Amino acid sequence: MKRKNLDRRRFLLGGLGLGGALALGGCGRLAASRTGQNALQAGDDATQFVQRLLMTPQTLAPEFPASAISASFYANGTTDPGEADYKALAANQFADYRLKVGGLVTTPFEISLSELRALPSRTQITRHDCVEGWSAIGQWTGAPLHLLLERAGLKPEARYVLFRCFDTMDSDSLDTPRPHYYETVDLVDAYHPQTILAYDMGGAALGVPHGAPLRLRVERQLGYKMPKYLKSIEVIDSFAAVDGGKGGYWEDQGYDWYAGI
Ligand SMILES: Nc1nc2c(c(=O)[nH]1)N[C@H]1C(S)=C(S)[C@@H](COP(=O)(O)O)O[C@H]1N2
Ligand SMILES: [Mo]
Repeated sequence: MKRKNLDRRRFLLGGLGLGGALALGGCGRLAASRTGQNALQAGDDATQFVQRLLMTPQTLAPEFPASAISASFYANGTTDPGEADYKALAANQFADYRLKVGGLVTTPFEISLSELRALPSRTQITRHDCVEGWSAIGQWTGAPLHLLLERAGLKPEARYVLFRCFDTMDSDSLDTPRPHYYETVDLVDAYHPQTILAYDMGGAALGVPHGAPLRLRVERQLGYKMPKYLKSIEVIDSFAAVDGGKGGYWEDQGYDWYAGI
């Protein structure tokens, strides 16, 4: 995260403070009354709460001119999945790739890359901020996620979208299997106009290091909220029963679920 964002975050939290949150009434009381939360979780909730107050659901993340695109864009985390199912798809330039869309929807479906490319697209030049302290500006093109959700039709119980990836990560112990990378976002972020399933970066097909054939862009959040190597998207009502129960691979290791910047 950049210094500026840290300052902004501190400003937001400092400006409101716990007293402020309580003074806001119902929602503040609800947030403060939850028991058993650790300080990290409380801070996470407060940031989400303040950001949701200050930004309308559709506020856009800053976009930049082409001249601002970074000369190099670091690839982080998994950069070349070794899993057999992924390698088989990659060997065939992802011609057989199908994104699965299901869960709490009326019409589950699968969609190929050429079908995704035939949908209306959005191109955006945005800054990617990794929690580890680096940033890069890149251009992303993809299908708005809301188009797929509208096609699938959400059931009334729908609350989150779960993204499952092909790549596996380190596990804490030798006894537990290596978990797959996964992430979740709420429906506000899922329907945000800059939330896209990106298949192009810098005007060319997304390379393997950056998540080929498809990765999520959620521009108002940190890098780890943007899963690469997407295998499926699943509409769910709760992520408590998914893997470590915290809503994402990095969240299960202690990172904030709402990684707003
Ligand atoms: N499937 C998957 N998605 C992932 C990761 C990963 O290891 N696996 N790393 C995350 C992190 S921490 C960051 S900063 C970005 C990095 O994206 P990039 O490689 O395009 O820079 O991807 C995110 N999405
Ligand atoms: Mo990251």
